[in-house]
Amino acid sequence: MNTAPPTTLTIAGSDSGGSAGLQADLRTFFACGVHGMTAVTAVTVQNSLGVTGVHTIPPEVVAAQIESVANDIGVAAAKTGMLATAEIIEAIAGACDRVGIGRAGKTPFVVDPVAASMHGDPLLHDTALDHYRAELFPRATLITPNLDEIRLLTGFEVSTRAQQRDAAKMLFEYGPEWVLVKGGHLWDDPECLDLLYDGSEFTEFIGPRFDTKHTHGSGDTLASSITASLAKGADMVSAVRAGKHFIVESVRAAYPLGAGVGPVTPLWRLPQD
Ligand code: PXL
Repeated sequence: MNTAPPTTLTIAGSDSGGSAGLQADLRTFFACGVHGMTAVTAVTVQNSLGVTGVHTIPPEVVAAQIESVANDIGVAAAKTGMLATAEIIEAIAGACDRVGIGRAGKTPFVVDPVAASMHGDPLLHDTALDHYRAELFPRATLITPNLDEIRLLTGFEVSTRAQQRDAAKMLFEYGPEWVLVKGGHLWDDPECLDLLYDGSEFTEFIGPRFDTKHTHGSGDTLASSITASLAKGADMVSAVRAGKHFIVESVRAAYPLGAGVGPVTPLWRLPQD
């Protein structure tokens, strides 16, 4: 009899183009050797050129998906992506508490505070930023903001590596156990520095900067590969190190799609015949 691999849950939106969102999360989970499950928050109408529609799922249905899979199958680690509205965030916080996902429970919880698509299309109501800070950050094992999200969440504009450290300290005050400040949007930096902070120590993860526009789904892929490692029992520094390697190779393997922006891909991990 086969045994199940570790189980992971993404609480995220659907990208009909298959590049970002829960589609990116599921293929990352698969490539990382874990069982992926989904609590869908929103259905986006989307292709390589951008998002033209968003249909949100009722908050109680989002909560029910989380509780359904957690109570039967169990969740070894969970992550969030596009959450769309304040009401959905509230419902997620309640459901996670009931099933032990997050700092108060035993299940690692990675919160990627997605606010907009890479084309700038909004994926979160403005009023919901408060809910990220108040409801999700204190429950998070790890938060993984990029520099645009940090500006929205704190008002602080990061333009140097030194300021990445200041931002990490600011975000830590909202209550997560760990903060990962992603430096991919620091365009003048010849490399990509991601900075991990636990309230006392910084750990730097440096990778190459690729000359490509095809990076759709990169944040989702990084957060879900870290989530997969946590589900397998890795400590946070090892999980982020593995995640950094995973995203670097997934950007290297990115391909064009449609007339716009193509996805990063974990296909490099799979046998090619
Ligand atoms: O990459 C962030 C993201 C998350 N979720 C959905 C998205 C995007 C970016 O486009 O469409 C559904």
